[in-house]
Amino acid sequence: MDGLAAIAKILKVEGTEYLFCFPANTLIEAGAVEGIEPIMSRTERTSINMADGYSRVTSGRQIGVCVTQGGPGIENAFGGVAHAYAESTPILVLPGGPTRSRTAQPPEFDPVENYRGITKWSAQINQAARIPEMMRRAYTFMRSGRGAPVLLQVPSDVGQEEITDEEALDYESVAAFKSGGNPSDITTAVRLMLSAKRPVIYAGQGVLWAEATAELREFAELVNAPVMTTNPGKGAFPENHALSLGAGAGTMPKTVRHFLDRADLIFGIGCSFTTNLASTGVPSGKTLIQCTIDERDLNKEHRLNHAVIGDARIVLGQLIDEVRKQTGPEGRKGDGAVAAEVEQVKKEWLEEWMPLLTSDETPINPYRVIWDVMNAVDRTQTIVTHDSGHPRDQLIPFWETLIPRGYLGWGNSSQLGYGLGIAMGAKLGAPEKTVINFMGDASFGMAGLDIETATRHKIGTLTIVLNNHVLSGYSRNYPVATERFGFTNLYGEYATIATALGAYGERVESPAEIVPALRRAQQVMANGQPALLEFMTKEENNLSRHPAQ
Ligand SMILES: Cc1ncc(C[n+]2csc(CCOP(=O)(O)OP(=O)(O)O)c2C)c(N)n1
Ligand SMILES: [Mg+2]
Repeated sequence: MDGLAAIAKILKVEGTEYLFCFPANTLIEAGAVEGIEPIMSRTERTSINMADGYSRVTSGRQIGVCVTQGGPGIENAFGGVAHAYAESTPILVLPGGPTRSRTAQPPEFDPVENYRGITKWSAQINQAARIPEMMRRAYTFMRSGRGAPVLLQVPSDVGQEEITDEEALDYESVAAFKSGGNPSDITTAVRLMLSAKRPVIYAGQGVLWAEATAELREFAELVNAPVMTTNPGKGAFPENHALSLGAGAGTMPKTVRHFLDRADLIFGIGCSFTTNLASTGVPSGKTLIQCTIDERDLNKEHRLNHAVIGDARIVLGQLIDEVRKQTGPEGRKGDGAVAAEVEQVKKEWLEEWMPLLTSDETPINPYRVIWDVMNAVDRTQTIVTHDSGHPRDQLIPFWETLIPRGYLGWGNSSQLGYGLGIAMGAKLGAPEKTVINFMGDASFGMAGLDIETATRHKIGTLTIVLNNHVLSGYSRNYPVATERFGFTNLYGEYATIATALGAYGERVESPAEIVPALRRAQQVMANGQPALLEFMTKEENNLSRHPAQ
């Protein structure tokens, strides 16, 4: 067989259901021969974003695979791969390329060189006979350690080169290899945790990738510590749990700030302790413990008091055993005072926000849309994601997430339009779930035409556009440009566009119509048609920020 057929057969062995792609690359044809469905998007960035959402929602059990052509295809994919790298999502990117003899001949774009900074491994398959070996290494890198994209360029002559059946079929699906923490590091971590008076557990997306929600819950209950997550980690701990503080990034519930500021010890698990749009920074002067899979996160923004390196699930199991060893089978369960304090702060904070969450005003308040949708869907069967801008800022504090991967949070990179693609990939990875992305009108401009991809492939996602005809909050920094030239204003009729792209589209102007419109959308989505609800909203610059004092 030829090289392309060999790659397709290996992808099949690895359980690949879809190739997220844009032609021209005849690996797509070789995949189709193996029964792998090509999902063709309208732009490469969305292909990559779809692969990213697919890997995320399956926690890497299924790896999203992207195929692009060389030159313009892989040039255009750069933003998507940079985003997956920033968010630590494992995806496999397979660009085509010229023959080996023309590799990196100017002005030909050399992906191997140019993608090095945003992949775990970027290489050219330089002989068809090396396909099984290089694919095995690619899957090893994607399944173990911190997630990241891998790029393997396939020159056109390598794709056509013969490889014996015996060589090509000598391939078995690669296992994920994981390790736990050093036992003495575990003992010290637990000793510090148990000597703290007001510890807070700070959980990142490492808990989601390790599928360690049950262990996190057991650990938190045993040590009676409240749990906050980062935005990418949101859902790693059920947010209706009595010890849940919610998720913290640029915005947060007041519970996060209240407990972080009063903490004497912060216990990070599966997190990088980064301060950005994905996560709330850690206040100084606290005892800091970090458990992470990646040593590059240690002692980064803050000097640590202690660390454990290992997979979050294995490490949490070790921590649970060690807590029992140091305290007895019941751990340090406490008298309910911590949960009562969480409840009190949460109640006061929600009361403050209720007028906006239930507002009857028109244009519609975006908080009302979030609140009504959240209370109308079955959140144990729903996956929601946001886009950049106020949709993310407004969703983080108020969308109470009940299940792991019931929320796809991001912000290490922050490209407008990413939410649409990852929602479509998530729906393919979890077809039984309702998948919703909340996006602003500027976001729509970056990715909106890919609604047609959802129509064509019967990917029944719900896109909620919060259309306020503006880049929210931006006029503050561009007062003259806005006043003189209308710089931060936008125009668009997005439900009309969605209808023209074959989706169900509806423009909603009245708050009373939010839930009825959602029900109509759910009906068409049940038949595989995507839906877009365009809510005409006000620019709402009240955000639950709670900055550090
Ligand atoms: C590719 C890219 N360019 C620029 C930005 C900076 N940015 C973040 S939010 C935003 C405005 C978002 O406006 P909109 O989508 O209308 O949402 P709103 O905040 O108005 O609800 C911009 C320009 C970005 N995140 N990504
Ligand atoms: Mg807007």
